[in-house]
Amino acid sequence: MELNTSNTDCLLIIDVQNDFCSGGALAVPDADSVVASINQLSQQFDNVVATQDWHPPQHSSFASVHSGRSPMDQIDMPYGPQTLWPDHCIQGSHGAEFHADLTMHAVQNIIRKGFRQPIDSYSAFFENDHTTTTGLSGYLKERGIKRVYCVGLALDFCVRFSAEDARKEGFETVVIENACRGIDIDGSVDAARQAMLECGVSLV
Ligand code: VGL
Ligand code: ZN
Repeated sequence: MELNTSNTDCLLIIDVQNDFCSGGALAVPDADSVVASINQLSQQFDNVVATQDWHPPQHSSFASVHSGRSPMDQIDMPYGPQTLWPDHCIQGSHGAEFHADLTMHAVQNIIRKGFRQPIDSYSAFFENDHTTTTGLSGYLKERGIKRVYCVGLALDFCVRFSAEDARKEGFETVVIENACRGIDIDGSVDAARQAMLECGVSLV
């Protein structure tokens, strides 16, 4: 895909990590096929930032720490509903590393998220309490970024909430769908598309 980018555009590469790719603990269907598209896109941007899901062992989003619960169950956390996941992206593990074929040399900053034990973080901007910030908004604003292009994994979780928050933070926001893949629990990909459009995110 050829884009007409300017130096106020930033490509935001979300969670292209081994655990979300084939053979990973929380493998997203067909995830590996986004790598080539993203590598091609990152050559077209002056500004590239990546996120890295980065959980401590025993993170509260892991089904394994809630007795009697299974991955994909929903529970109520103090900050709202939370889907439970298999253990994934544990700090320092192979699963938390970026996909080996993802070109990282253009990436200027890596935002780690989900490192607080009691709270999950889907969005690159805010944790799931919608209050605790990762600092990304201020970083992009200080660098004069006006538009954010989101790509990566998973379309219906981290890409969705990152795109919605980018929009809420005042960035023009574009999701490049063919460089994303979703988990799709009970129609969550369609719901994500709908919610992003309602927030004013462009899907291309
Ligand atoms: C993600 C579930 C749990 C994602 C991260 O990157 O979409 N999904 N942690
Ligand atoms: Zn996670």
